[in-house]
Amino acid sequence: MDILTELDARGLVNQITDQDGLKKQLDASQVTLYCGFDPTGDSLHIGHLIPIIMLKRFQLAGHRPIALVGGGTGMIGDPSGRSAERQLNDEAVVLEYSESIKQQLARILDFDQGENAAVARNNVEWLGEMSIIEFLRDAGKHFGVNYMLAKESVESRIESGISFTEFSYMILQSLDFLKLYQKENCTLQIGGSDQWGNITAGLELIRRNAAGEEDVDAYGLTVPLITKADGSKFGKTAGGAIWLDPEKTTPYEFYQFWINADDRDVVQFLKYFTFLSLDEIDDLQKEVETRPEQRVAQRRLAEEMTKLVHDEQALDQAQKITRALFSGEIKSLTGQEIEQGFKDVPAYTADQKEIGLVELIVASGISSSKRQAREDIQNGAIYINGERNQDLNHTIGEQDRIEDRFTIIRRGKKKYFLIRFQ
Ligand code: 485
Repeated sequence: MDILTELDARGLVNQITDQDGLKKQLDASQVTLYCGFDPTGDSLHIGHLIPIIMLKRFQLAGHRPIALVGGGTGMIGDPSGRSAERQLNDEAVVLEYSESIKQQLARILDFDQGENAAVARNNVEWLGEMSIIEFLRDAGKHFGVNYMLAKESVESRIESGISFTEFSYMILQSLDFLKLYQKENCTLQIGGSDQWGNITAGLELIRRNAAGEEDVDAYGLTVPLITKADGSKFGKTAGGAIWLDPEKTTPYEFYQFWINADDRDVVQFLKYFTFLSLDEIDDLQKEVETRPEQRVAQRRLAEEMTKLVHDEQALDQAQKITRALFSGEIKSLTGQEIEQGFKDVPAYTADQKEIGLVELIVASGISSSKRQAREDIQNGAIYINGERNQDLNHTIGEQDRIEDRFTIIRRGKKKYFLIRFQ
């Protein structure tokens, strides 16, 4: 199956500027393609994953991907898909964000593997040294204001307001495409559906610069916006965005995010995000239809994604934590695993190392009063590190601390509390 047919079958194509032309080019030769990422934060999130994985799909099909970090464009701010003006970040901040985003891209894409290794570029290299006169004469002259006003990214902001800065953004992204087209023979730009306007503006600039050349053999392709069966926004949980940075979203949380995919969404997610073959995905779809309670498809999705974004070891840990929380056997966990697994449960820091159980569960808010605490203990509702404790006179001491730092208290079936000792 050729790559475009495969992408289509996975539902990964939203719009293509010229499907037949692109298909011919992909069939005939190694194509260099690019996708840009603006350093607007210190980490990418799962909303960025499909385009990154797309780059990798093209790479696996023998083409050459360029991951472009927008060190220059990140100083300006893309209005696409935004209803309000962005806050400008300082140069030092953008620089720092650029570096961490590049690292994250390198984790997923292969930047140093032979023939068609992925390439990293930063547009500050050329945008940073462009003069204002050059910009207005060489680039600006090719853009009619009416054309720019008609772009969705601008049009949708006319009412609420848009600065000249953000208005000009599409010209910068267009200059990137032109630059990569000329210097790297890059003939395809991909991005999310919100990037259609910027990508087609770039094609326009390439055409204007290729005076004489009849057909410019450059293309644009966008991937669809991910929708969920329940209508909620993809990638956001109660705890906020799902980040690729393990410090912001632990591998365990990341794994849990995918495990929790709805039965109605999981097959589509497998097609979008994993490299499993469509046949394998069909088999997993049958699992969803016949034995949904087993969550085989969700588990496979979570495994593939955690391995891709983190690594095998992080996956092992995430699974171990998941099992421990499910079975209540907390004792097998290391301190680090406890920190991951209990990041979101209520926590209490005890200042003395020895503390009576009754006192502790009142102080930490597990039970609402001393009386309630005694009742809970006597009823067998209180577990220390997974073991029921019905001793009213129990003192939490060294033997109850994991790595001398943590005690996990559970009340009832699954209300967990993390007690930290200093
Ligand atoms: O030459 C380019 C310079 C910058 C960019 C693209 C090409 C970045 C682009 N303008 C942008 O803002 N992208 C978003 C980002 O960086 O967070 C998101 C898009 C999304 C998808 C993703 O990047 O909103 O649709 O393309 C990779």
